[in-house]
Amino acid sequence: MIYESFTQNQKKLALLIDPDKHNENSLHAISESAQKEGVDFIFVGGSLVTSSTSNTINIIKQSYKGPVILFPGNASQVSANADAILFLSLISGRNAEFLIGNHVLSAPVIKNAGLESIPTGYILIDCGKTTSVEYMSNTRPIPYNKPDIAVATALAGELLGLRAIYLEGGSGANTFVNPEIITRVKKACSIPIIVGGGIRTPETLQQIYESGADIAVVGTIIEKQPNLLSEMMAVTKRITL
Ligand code: 1GP
Repeated sequence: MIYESFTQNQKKLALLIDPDKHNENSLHAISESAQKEGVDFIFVGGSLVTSSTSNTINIIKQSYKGPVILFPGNASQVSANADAILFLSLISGRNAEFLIGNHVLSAPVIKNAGLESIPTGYILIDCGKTTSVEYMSNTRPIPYNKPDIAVATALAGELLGLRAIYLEGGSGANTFVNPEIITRVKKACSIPIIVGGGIRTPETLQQIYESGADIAVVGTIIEKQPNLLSEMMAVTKRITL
């Protein structure tokens, strides 16, 4: 089970691949480099995806041999080609479509495909600009400087039985999730904490881990500067030692 690797006492790096941001060549290149650098997971998805998630995963799997996990913006991105799915409940929002609607649509597909489901509380934190996820999900993020609200939300997720918390700044965010929020949520909860959005430098990645993230997610910066992946992995391995 992939989830078991979330709970090991070891920091992990996930590379986010948005199918719409790649062509076949760039997908091959990024997957090869993920394999070479030993990236722990590839997440596939986006707030709005028009390309085929299944084709994207097929290409990734030609080079990358680690777990490919769906990180879907909605039910249309579910693909049997993945190894697992972050079955996301957008618990910072109050939009029923992202709390249960998309789940109803995708549950039979997930079940029939035998996909491992990792029920995850997805918490959007305001990181300085309106992000695609905020707009597409029609939900408001938790204010950057309100850790009490983030903690209460994460705890509600854990008590509801969710098995991971994802603190999201939004792809291409101006800044990353408030480290105080990461620390407080990590202390309050006993499930793994995933953090993504706006992580652009190895120093930031280190700070995210030191604040308490178990898994960090990088997307945009690796599309722009693929060479940074090896430094990001070096931070991940060093901090775990
Ligand atoms: C995954 O949204 C992030 O949670 C990815 O964000 O593209 O800013 O790295 P970046």
